[in-house]
This record gives sequence, structure tokens and C-alpha cells, in this order.
Amino acid sequence: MFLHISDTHLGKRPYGKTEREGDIYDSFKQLVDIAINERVSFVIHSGDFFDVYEPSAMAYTVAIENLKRLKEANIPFFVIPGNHDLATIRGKGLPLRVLEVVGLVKVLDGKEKTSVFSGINIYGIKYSPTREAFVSEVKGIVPSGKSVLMIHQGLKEYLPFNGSYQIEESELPKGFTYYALGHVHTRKYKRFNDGSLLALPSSPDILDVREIEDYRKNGKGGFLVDLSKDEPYIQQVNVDVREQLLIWVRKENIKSEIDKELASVSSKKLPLIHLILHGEPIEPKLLTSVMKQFSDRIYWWRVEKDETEISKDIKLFGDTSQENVTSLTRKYLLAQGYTEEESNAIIDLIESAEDEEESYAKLKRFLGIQK
Ligand SMILES: [Mn+2]
Repeated sequence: MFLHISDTHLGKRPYGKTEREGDIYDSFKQLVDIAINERVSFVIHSGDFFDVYEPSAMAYTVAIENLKRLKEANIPFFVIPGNHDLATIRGKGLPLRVLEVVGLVKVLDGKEKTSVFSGINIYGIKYSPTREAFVSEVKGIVPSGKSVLMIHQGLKEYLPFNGSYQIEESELPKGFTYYALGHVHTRKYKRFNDGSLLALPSSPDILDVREIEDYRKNGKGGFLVDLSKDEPYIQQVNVDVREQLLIWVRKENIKSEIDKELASVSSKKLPLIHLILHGEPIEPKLLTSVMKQFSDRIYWWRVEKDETEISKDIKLFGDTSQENVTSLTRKYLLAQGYTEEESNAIIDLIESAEDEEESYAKLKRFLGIQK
């Protein structure tokens, strides 16, 4: 049995938050725990191990600490370079190679495509930016015996947006027992008519608002795979991630909507809230004061989209053809609930933006730090 994971994006720091960077490290740590506890023969990672091709010292530290735990448990780690692992500047090298040089991973990237481990032929190629590149990478790979193909590609069936996929499912080379796919952050697996399996573990953390829906359906984590039987057998294993909620609120029911959604949270970690505002315009001050009441039940909140009836505001402005940016800004700020004095201070601040020292002094006065 082996563990299939992907898209760990170590080092990613969503919204600039170090706690979120820590969450992503924690998900990886939990996957390593699973591999050790389940005594798997090896781990395969389908790419985007790091988030960038020049990872931070912190990302390397977490990677090495956890890969060392696997090595001590005699569990090899096979990985392919995803698009995030590959340098965009020539000659910068591959961060995964650093981990390979110190003996913690085996990189399958096309130059070296095969590795045989516990009776399974493991093949892997690096991310190919085009269909043509993919075809030439897989050319010459002939599967034999129980076999795994690790790829990091967009498949039209799962990433149906123009320019986001390189190949279609039917273009996968035939004859492998298990297709270990990365890149698509949606978790699923399917069995083909010949009994072979295609699996997408997705990222083990919610890295984007668009992943929330899939998380709610399928959770986050990896797959335990058993190729010892006639047909491959797969089992989903989950990690505990910081939950994220996408909540539609109206001015009159902000609190009750959030209360209702918070009831579904099961993670030990406090959730991150993304709000979509609709209905009547909501003054920022009102929103801030309502959200303050949740400070011990949520980790952080942000507005994902403001779909309130801004058109109403615009009508309030009347004929705007004779107005300049300053007067429109003032009207908008007043409509958002700021006082005349506050609105003037904000405009003053915007207009003095050329002189950094002066605008800094004004900002301090505005925030009441300095008279
Ligand atoms: Mn990815």
C-alpha cells in the first residue's frame, strides 16, 4: 500500500498570514503522520510540492523535518515537479533537487522517468505547459507490470476553462494501473473500463475560495492505494484543516447568517470567513462592529464580494457628468456612512499621496494617533 498526495504548496502564505502558512505546513505534517501510522511502502507526490521555485528557509525546514521522519520510517518519497516547482528563469535549478541531493526524495521528472519500488513500476514526468510537450514527454514510456504514472497536468474534463488544460482524458497513455494526477485542486477518483484508476488528491488545505465547495463535499487529504489485488483499491484519508466559509449576508441578518453557518464547523481550528454582501449597502462601520462579536469564534474575516445595490448609491449622486473625482468620492464616502469631517480627511489623504511624509502625518491624525 502507498500514499498518494499532491499540491502541498509548502510556503504559500494566503492573504499574507503566517498562521495560514502554518496551516499548510500542518496539513503536510498530518499526511506524513498518516503515511507512518499506516506503514505504507512509499509516498508519491504529484507536484507543486513547494509553492514557489525559490522556497523560503521556513518552507525548506518544514519539508526536511517531515521528509526525515519518513526516511527514518524507511518510507521513500517520490515526487514530480509541478508548475509551481519549476523555475521561470533559466539556470535557477529545481528546489526538489536540493531534497534529492540530501537523500530525502526521488525526483521523477522525465530525464529519469522510472523507479521500481516494492514490485511497482513508478513513472513520472514534470509538468508540461503544452499538449505537444506532454506528448513528447510520455513518448517512450511503456508501462509494465503493476504501474503508476505520476503527472501534473490540467485535464479538460476537470479544468474545462480555455488555456487551463493541456490534454484530455483520452490522451493519457494507456496501460497503467494507477494514474496519479496533480494540478487540479478538486478531489476525485474514477475507475476506467479496464479497471485502472485515475485519482486527483487535490491540495491538502483550502488554498482558494473556489476550493471551499469541493472541501465540503470531499474533504482534504490524500489517498491510500493498494495495487496488490487484481484491481487497484483506493481509500480516501482526510486531514483536519482550518475550515473556510463563504457566507452571503444582508444588512439586516449579518449576525444570524454567520451564526447559522458557524454551527457546521467541526475543525479544532477557528474558521476563516469570506463574506458576500448583498441587498442594501452595508456601511463598513456596521460590518466591523457586527464581526467584532464573533472575534472568539472565527480566525479572521474578509469581504470576498460586495454585491450590494451600489446602483442605488449612484442614483443618489444624480447627474454626475459635471462632477470631478473629488466630489464623487466625497458623495460616495458620505453614502457609506462616513461623516463630512471623516470624508474630507480621507480625500485629503488621497490627494496628498505624492508627498509620503505629509500623507503619513495626515494618516496618523486621521487614526487619532497624533494631533
Ligand atoms: Mn497546485
